Amino acid sequence: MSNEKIEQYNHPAGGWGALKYVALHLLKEKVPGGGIRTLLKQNQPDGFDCPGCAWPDRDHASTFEFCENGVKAVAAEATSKRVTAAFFAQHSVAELLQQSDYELEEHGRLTEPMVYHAASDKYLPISWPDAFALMANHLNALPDPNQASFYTSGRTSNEAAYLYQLFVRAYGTNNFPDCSNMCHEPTSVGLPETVGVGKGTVTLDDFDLADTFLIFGQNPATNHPRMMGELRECAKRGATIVSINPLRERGLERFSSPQHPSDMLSRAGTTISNMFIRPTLCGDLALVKGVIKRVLELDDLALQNNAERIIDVQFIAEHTAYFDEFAADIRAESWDDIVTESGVGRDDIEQLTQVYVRGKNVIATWGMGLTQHKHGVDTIQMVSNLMLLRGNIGRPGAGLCPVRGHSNVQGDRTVGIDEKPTAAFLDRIEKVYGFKPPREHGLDVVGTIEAMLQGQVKVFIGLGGNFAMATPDTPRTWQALQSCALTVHITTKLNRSHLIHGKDALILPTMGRTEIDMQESGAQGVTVEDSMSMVHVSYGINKPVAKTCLSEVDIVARLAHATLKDSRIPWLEYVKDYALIRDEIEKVYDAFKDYNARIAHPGGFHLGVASRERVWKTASGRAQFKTLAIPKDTPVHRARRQHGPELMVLMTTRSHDQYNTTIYGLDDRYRGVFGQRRVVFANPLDIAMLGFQAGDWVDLVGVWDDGIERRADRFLLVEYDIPRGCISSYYPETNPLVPLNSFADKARTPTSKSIPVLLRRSLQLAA
Ligand SMILES: Nc1nc2c(c(=O)[nH]1)N[C@H]1C(S)=C(S)[C@@H](COP(=O)(O)OP(=O)(O)OC[C@H]3O[C@@H](n4cnc5c(=O)[nH]c(N)nc54)[C@H](O)[C@@H]3O)O[C@H]1N2
Ligand SMILES: Nc1nc2c(c(=O)[nH]1)N[C@H]1C(S)=C(S)[C@@H](COP(=O)(O)OP(=O)(O)OC[C@H]3O[C@@H](n4cnc5c(=O)[nH]c(N)nc54)[C@H](O)[C@@H]3O)O[C@H]1N2
Ligand SMILES: [Mo]
Repeated sequence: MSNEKIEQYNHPAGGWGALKYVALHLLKEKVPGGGIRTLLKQNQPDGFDCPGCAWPDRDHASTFEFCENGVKAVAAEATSKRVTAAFFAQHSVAELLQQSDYELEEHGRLTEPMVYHAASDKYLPISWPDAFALMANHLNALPDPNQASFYTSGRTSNEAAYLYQLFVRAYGTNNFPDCSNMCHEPTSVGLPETVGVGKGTVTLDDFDLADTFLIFGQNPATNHPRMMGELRECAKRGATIVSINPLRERGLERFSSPQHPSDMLSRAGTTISNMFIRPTLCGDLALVKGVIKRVLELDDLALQNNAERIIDVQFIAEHTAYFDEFAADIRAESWDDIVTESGVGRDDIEQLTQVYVRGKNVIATWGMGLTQHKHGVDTIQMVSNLMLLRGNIGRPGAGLCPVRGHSNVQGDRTVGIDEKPTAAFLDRIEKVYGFKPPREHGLDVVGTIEAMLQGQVKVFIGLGGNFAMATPDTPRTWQALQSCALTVHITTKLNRSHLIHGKDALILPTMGRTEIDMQESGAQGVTVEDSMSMVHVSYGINKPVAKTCLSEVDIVARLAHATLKDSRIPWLEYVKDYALIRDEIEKVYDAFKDYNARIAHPGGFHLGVASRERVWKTASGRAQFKTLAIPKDTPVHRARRQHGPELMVLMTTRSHDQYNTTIYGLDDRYRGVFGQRRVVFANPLDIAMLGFQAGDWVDLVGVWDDGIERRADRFLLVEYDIPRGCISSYYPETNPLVPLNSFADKARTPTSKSIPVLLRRSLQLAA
């Protein structure tokens, strides 16, 4: 969209820049005349749920809320460009592999089912019945259903996801790798132990009441732009907003709301954050432990002086367990370790503590900056500890707010996409459907890749997503996928996963959420659950891209019908009317009682989160303080001991112009990057220390102890305000550097935000 340059961006996030980019994207995608109409229906009661992020909407009935990246997501789906059989006839897979992810995305929407033809190295058209028969034959030929693995990406609706898990369990496996394995899994694993439920405890109403926000490891102006509207309101009414992030993300400094003329005219926008606490990568656990230590010290002082207590003594006594043991560990923690491991000085820890204890109602939000680390689970549990200290969980205006990524990633999990299902859930499936679901836990993302490499998984089916690019250790993952007998991708747009295929391979085009899904009983709505556990219905409004595109529900139902010859489940009936699927969901999950009636209400309904009501579904029946040590011997520590200050820790983030592996454009304007993506941000002092200059080309070389060489070559070195020893680059270009066996303890989330690497001068000539 613009020429290559690095140039500081001095404007607030949002604002005129956002409007300009929206216009450019609508033009680029040649969104037909109804494009604007499409946008006006986004997140409206009778419209569709934005396929962008999982941030909730006010009642889903608000006036059109402007969101630049929501527009990009919709424009990418509503594009008038098409990838047809004629396109595939022109390009071999080898040819397409030469194109960048950006170019692949640019070709437009997939229109018909295609099958890989080895002799010509091309994809050829295949009829839907033949495609289902091919899949059924492969699945039924496997000696063990556990040799197939069924991926889900988080755009899939509750209806499609529910049918999918039912089919896969009836087929005989719990192999459900899911994008959330790479995303908020540490949240889903960490919170049940401390507060009983792996979901957030707040709703948007709490945002109105909170006076203090701690925003950990998140870049909302890019990834959850509608959250910026809320934060702007909060800042305007005087709430304190703290950003805890190695980077000063522009959107958390200043935001200009295109909805508010005053912001737009002033050009300076609204100040969002008053305080930037900048830990080193994966320093948050130590930082939060430091804050907790100060809170306890202040509380001791208050006790001595007969002043008002700082901790919520009554809440702790009535609602929590293990406080004494926890407090003893905190008191024994060394300040030196806290400061060294967090990278945050005592002054900043003091300031953050003061903000926390002054806050009457505190909300802590977090994103991938906390989850994608070896100690992601522990870090989130430490945040939970901090919040429990002052009773900041389960009362109005306060609570935990993990901010999910994909628009229905939370819903997919709720309706059964889970490789570790509970016995109670499986009992219910057995009771309702009369078949015995497999009890053995299944494979997650990392487990699936490992099993493929060992020859134990032979069939891969992906309901959405881009498995080859989103996953770690790219060369090994590709080898894994290429060792499969069959790979299938049910997708809307061309991506690299289609090109890194098994012996047999299918591309199955599906409809997006913006399209009208017409079935026998009429136009169908699908339901999704946002990050705050609100479930609502979504109706498409655009004409489907082609008659040969099927809905996800239709594809899953027909696949089940073709594969499970003796099944008593009436798969094809469900396609006629998705309300029937919701009735099925209701039979298995009590929380979905009166599902169809409740989604008729504008804005839908809240699923209910026990911890929000101070009902603690933990082993002790109370909220649990968790005693956790500051990690001091991680692979990063070991690599640093071995390589000294030259060792850099790499985080991989999203640019402003991408949706995960989908590259919309080549600018990351808030960070001053234009027309390119192969850049690496480093501290100017580190650049000098390493003997480089800004503008040099460097290769990134992984440091790991398994003897495998991992590298990502040719990145432009850019000076950036980032803590010493930390560097930052974009995902997915840097995924080859993430070792497959480097993941969060207990959650197995790849450590995409703490990869030990060395920088080497690039020997390749600039293109
Ligand atoms: N437009 C757009 N929207 C999206 C997406 C997209 O790609 N594009 N992706 C969607 C998905 S699936 C997700 S999960 C979300 C992701 O939303 P985010 O979580 O905002 O995603 P990232 O870009 O990975 O940014 C992580 C932030 O964490 C910070 N960070 C990195 N390491 C650390 C650390 O150790 N400590 C702290 N405190 N901070 C750290 C980084 O500086 C960065 O600001 O967005 C969703 N929404
Ligand atoms: N290094 C590094 N790796 C990461 C991350 C990171 O921060 N750093 N983030 C991780 C995170 S948080 C996540 S969530 C994963 C994302 O992993 P995925 O969810 O697998 O990846 P996406 O890029 O979101 O998938 C994009 C593809 O989905 C298809 N698609 C789009 N809309 C639809 C739809 O409505 N239906 C169907 N069936 N298909 C559709 C399109 O064909 C598109 O090409 O990546 C993870 N990987
Ligand atoms: Mo995500």
